[in-house]
Order: sequence, then structure tokens, then C-alpha cells
Amino acid sequence: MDESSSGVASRLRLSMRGEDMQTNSSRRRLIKCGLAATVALVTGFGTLVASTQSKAAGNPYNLIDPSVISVGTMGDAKPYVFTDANGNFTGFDAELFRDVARRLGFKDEQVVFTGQEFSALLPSVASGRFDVAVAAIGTTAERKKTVDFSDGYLAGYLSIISADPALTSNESTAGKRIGVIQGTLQEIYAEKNLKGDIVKFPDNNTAVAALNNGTIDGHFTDYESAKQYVERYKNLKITMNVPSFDAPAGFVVKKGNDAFREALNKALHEAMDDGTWKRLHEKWFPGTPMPDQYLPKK
Ligand code: SNW
Repeated sequence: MDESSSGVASRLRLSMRGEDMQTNSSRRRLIKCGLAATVALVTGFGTLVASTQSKAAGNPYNLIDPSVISVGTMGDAKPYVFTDANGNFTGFDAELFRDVARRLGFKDEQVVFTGQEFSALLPSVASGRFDVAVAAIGTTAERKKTVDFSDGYLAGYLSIISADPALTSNESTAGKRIGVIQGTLQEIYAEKNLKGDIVKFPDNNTAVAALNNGTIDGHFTDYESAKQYVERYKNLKITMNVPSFDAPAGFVVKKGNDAFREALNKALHEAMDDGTWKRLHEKWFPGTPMPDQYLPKK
């Protein structure tokens, strides 16, 4: 089952459950209230214990809540980061970040991912809504004006997918409509270089839906996502690749949170040196060449 149909299935299940709930007797509601109160008590107690512990341990990484790393991300940047059929965040970036966080002493359940529109991620980190943003976010001087980046962990291409094999160059997009996700490097590149009309979308799935129904002629996204969509929709092909190696993806942290950024860097290099990065790359990006700089030193 693909993500979208499982999404529909889970929505269906939800609405079916909703109907069931309307037939609840008041007795059942009473039990539920009791349960809610117990849950509140227990979680309240848990929070108290956690905050007492973390106060004792301090807050070396200046986290919003020292017992949790809150991660802003995207739900549909497969295979970088996306939600699986159970609603859990997975993919290369998600698994790499969880591994890095483990090295900082955080269990998986202490790493909380929240999906947002891409364009909201950097402002959310800058304003203290998330401790970190992780979503194949390329490092640029412009972005570094508002947030800080860890060292790079991924470098690749920006790619156009289309059913029209002629969309192979900036010029060939003239008279065509090309989708981009708002706030991305694709948007910046497209506005500067593509001759066609740029159509902005909040996320990949909306753009690819528009592509499949003919509203746009191409969608401009990260290479591995492009590859994944052309495997899924056989009429689509990758028609153009733009190198983006000068903007390697990094973990985005609040400006000046050097303790967190440096700890992430140390753990990231450990993950590269012990082969974890390589294993995850082979798992999520099979067939894509790996640059030496991220591989274990021989
Ligand atoms: O700059 C590339 C990098 O070289 C690697 O290929 C991973 O993607 C990039 O970081 C570009 N990513 C886009 C950006 O940073 C879009 C990210 C997204 O849609 N989640 O704007």
C-alpha cells in the first residue's frame, strides 16, 4: 500500500471510529473521564520527575525542554524524511538524527518530530518553537543570517520531474509551469534561472498531485525525492538535474546555540567514522554515489 492510500485508509478508520463514539453511553463517557484524570495525574507526575531530573543534570544544550529534543521536519520528503503508514517519522535524515541524538544520550522517545511546511521550519527554529530542524536543509550564507547549521551530512542535486521529456534546461521551461516548494533552494534557483512560470506549493505531495492532474508541467524537488516519485508514477521522468553540492544539508539550530551545534557535530562525525552514515545512505539512497568525506577514514 502506498502512503497516500494508507493515509486515506487511516482517515477512513478514524471517521468510522468517530461514528462509533457518537453511540457512546454516558456511562462510557464517565469511565473515559476517570481515565483521562488518571492519565493526567500520571503524566503530570512524569513531567515533575523529568523536570526535577533535568534540573539536576542541567540543560547543557539549551533545549526548550531539557529532557526532549524537539525536531521540526516535513512529512513528505521521502526518502529524506517522511511519515510511514503508522504516522512515524522515518527516512535517511530522521534515522541519522535519531542516531546522533542517541550519542548525546537521548532515547528515541525523547526525540520528538513534528511535521510542518518547509517554509515554516527555519523561522520556527529561530523563534524557539523547535530545538532543531531536519529536512535535507541546504546550508547557505543567506539562511545562516537567521539560523546556525551543523556540519554538512548530504550533498546532491535539485531535480525536475515531468512527463514532458523536453524539460531538460532552463530555456526549455519557457511557456511551461514548474512547481517548487515555497522557501526551498529550488524556488531560489527557479526564480533566477528558469524561463517558465513558477508555481509555489507548501509541500511535495500537493505539487505532485498538481503535476499528475496537469495543473503544472514539472515539479522541481530534491533528487532522491524526484527519484522516488518517478519510480512510483511511471509516466514521470527526471528531466533535469542541477548540482547543489555547495549547499550541503545540515541540522538547523538556533543562532548562537553553539553547545548544541558542537555536540551534534561531534556525534555526526562519530556516525560517519563508524560507518553508520554509510549504512543509512545505502539503505535509503541505494545506488547513489557516496562522497569520501562522509565515509569512514581508511
Ligand atoms: O542543497 C541540497 C543538498 O546538496 C542535498 O542534495 C540535500 O538537499 C539540499 O539540501 C536542498 N534541499 C532543499 C533546500 O534546502 C529542499 C529541502 C526540502 O524540500 N526539504 O531548500
